[in-house]
Amino acid sequence: MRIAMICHSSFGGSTRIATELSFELARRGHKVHLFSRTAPPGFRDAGNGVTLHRIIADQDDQTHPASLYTYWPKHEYQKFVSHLLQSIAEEDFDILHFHYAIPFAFIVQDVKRHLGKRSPPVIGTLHGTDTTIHGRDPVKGPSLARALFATDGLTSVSFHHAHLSAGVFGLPSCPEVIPNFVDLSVFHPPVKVDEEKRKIRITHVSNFRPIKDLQCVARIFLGIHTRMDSELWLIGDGEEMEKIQSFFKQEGIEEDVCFWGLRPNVAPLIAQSDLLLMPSLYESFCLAALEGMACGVPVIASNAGGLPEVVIHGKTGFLVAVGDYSTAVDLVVNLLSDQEKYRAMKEAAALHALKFDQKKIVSLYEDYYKRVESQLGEPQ
Ligand code: GMT
Repeated sequence: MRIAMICHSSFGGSTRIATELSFELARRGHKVHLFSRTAPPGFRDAGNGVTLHRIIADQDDQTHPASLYTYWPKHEYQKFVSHLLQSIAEEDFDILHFHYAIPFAFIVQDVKRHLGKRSPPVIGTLHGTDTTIHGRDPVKGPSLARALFATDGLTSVSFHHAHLSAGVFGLPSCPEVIPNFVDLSVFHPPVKVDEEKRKIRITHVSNFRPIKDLQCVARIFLGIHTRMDSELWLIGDGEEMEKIQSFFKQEGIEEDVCFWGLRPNVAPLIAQSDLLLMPSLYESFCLAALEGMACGVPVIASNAGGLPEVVIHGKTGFLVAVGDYSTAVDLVVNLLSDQEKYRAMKEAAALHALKFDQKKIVSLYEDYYKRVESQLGEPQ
């Protein structure tokens, strides 16, 4: 198939899924073009088989690499539409697939308006705050719903988020659920076990947006730190970074906190961790939790959104109510004090992650593309 993939270029789960999906589809022999504002992090230019189209040069980009760029100036928006139209004319795509609805649902709606029946089928994947924030916006929400109605297929990454999106946008049916996936050749338990005596290592990875509840991460770690010899690894960056840095300074424990910054490849760091903390206010899925489990790292997460579809409470990690850091601390301390239980949880986490193997899940996307294409027939 000839596929046009459209995604953001900031650090985040939807970008990761879109780029990894593109690479795997290209490996399977599809012709894939990836459209993004600038080059997505981790885009390996040479040899991935995917043609990258960026709308502005990377060096001209003034935005923070972790912030999701949703307010596009008109000239960039128009440039994206024109670029897509030109590429569609040249490449004759079978499918246009956008990841994250803002601004891409509007962009492809314009493309469809322009091309009418000559437009390739359009599929959108709803990833998170495109539904929970933008979809609920009294001004933007209704026009976003209209743009989504104009697509030929919608998917989402968990049952919870698909149902929520159907309700928020008043969709006639639930989006198809295709869960996020993990490349098990990259995310796996360490081959060599680290025998060196070291502090207990607690890790959090995200783009440090308010929704990740960094205050809760900090309070959980503080509670663990007072009871166990431990350190915190923070991987990522974003708007909450300064607040969290000053919190640790005030508490006088900054020496036990390591800031790794934004990393295109987080697997080696996650694999060296003992536990992953993801106490977000909401997650449609939480790709980081899945990647942690694939590395055999139990996950302490909030019982929010699609997280219960990823982390099995008591088996591959623990789920606590949003903001309930004291329960999280007790669960962690009990777990780490019981080596047998901890080892069983590590094994169960790695085993459970196999359900989300990239190889299996990408086939679901291929099947879905074929289904949408055949329902519509060939474009005229
Ligand atoms: O929706 C967002 O805030 C951004 C988006 C992203 O690009 O990081 O995150 C969402 O998509 C990921 C990939 O599907 C999911 O793993 C995240 O749970 C989801 N974030 C939220 O729902 C807050």
